[in-house]
Amino acid sequence: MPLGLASIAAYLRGKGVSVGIIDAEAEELSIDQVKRKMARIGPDIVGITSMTPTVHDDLAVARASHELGIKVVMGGPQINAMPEETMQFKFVDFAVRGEGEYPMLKIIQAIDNELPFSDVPGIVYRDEDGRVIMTPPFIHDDLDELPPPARDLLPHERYAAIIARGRLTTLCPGRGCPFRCGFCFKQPSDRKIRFRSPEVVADEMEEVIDRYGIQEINFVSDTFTLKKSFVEGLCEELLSRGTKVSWIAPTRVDSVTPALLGLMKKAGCRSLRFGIESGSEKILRLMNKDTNKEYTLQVFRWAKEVGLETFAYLIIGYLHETEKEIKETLAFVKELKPDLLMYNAATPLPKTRLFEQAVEAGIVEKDYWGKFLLDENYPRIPYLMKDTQKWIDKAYRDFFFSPRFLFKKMIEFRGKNIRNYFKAARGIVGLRKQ
Ligand code: B12
Repeated sequence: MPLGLASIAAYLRGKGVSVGIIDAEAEELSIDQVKRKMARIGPDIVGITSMTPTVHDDLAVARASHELGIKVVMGGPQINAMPEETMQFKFVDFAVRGEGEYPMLKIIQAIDNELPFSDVPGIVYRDEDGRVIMTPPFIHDDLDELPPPARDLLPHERYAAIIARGRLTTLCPGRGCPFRCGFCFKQPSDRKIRFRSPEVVADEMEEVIDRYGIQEINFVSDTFTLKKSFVEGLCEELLSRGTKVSWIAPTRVDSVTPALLGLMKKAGCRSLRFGIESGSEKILRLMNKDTNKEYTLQVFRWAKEVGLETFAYLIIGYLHETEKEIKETLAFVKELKPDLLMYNAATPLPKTRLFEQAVEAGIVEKDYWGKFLLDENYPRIPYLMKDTQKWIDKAYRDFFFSPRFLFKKMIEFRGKNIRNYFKAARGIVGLRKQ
């Protein structure tokens, strides 16, 4: 679910602004349907969240809003990566860099009271001469000051995940990330690591259980276990309150200890999602991942010993990767034996180290994303390695059709709806006509 939008909505509502959210993607709405819905609601201002790969759809919503005479504010990673380029579209009135709660309120107040936009932090706007002006990105110091996201405005029944056990929601415990992985896009908010206090997070967990009947919480942050005192505090809080809910969280192998894993399991953690990325030490170094295989194996053993499930994120087709390194990754996965995994094709997103390196290597044109932005039919960014998609398909088949995995699932699914599971698995495995 779009937690960013829901957080902004809650903040604005707390300041007396009347708000609503349309999650067009979850509701599977066409642009025409979005436009009709907006015409019915009739807002003065629309805020649109955008990621680079989804920018064409986001801009289509912006254009449709502008046609209805609604002021358009765009925010999210696309704006942090390409602020000036996105402002080329005259139907985008403002954009927000960094975190959007406070800047969005200030934009509304500036429009309502005809105040100067130059005083609003974190925004991109056009001055009277049409020049694009940017004020420094805004970051909230204390996340406890922000209200919990306005989940009541979201279409709950539309959110589901194949990895979830029961009705789920996502919950953001903190913001910021100190690591410098080459494939990751660093946003302004990454510069400052902030966690909410354990009591406030536990309160939000109880709220989602009581109000929405949530059975599993998927924590959304870059590294949930980055601040040990936060995790310990939260686990102790949940144990002392007797909160009964299953939760899963993303982490890195170098930020957990056996004691912490044991405590998390006791406090309801079902599964940890690890950024493993590769089974090749060479590729891990190129990614600037700062982990190694031996330690990863050790951490997976610790997790299994305390009864935690493990989920591995992996990347295939990194720059300078060859068949040899991919085979090392596939062999490593067999050693690690994660309960579930996800493979992604290496994608050089704008303003990442990987993108710079792909340009230097002559694989991607320097202005690729600029051209992509202007042309919705522009071809997909080139794979960095030949046959990347074929290798991903093979890697998934190796995993999902391994006797170990199938046997485990058969036991787990005794009496359950196994057909739906295989339908979803087929989607992941990408069983396509060759
Ligand atoms: C959770 C997550 C997901 C989830 C949920 C996405 C969602 N709809 O919110 C899932 C798994 C679905 C997902 C999918 C993808 N993701 Co993702 N995801 C994240 C992650 C880890 C956290 C986002 C989050 O919820 N943060 C917490 C909330 C509270 O903050 P926020 O979303 O950043 O919002 C704040 C600001 O950005 C800003 N803001 C955001 N929107 C708006 C709108 C307005 C109007 C304003 C004023 C401000 C504003 O204000 C918000 C509140 O402060 C980020 C990494 C990161 N740390 O940000 C990557 C990230 C956003 N994802 C990324 C990518 C690339 C993708 C995919 C395109 C991958 C793919 N190829 O499939 C897909 C796109 C799917 C889709 N159609 O939306 C990239 C985006 C890079 C870029 N240049 O666009 C990121 C930054 C990862 C990275 N570091 O490279 N993702």
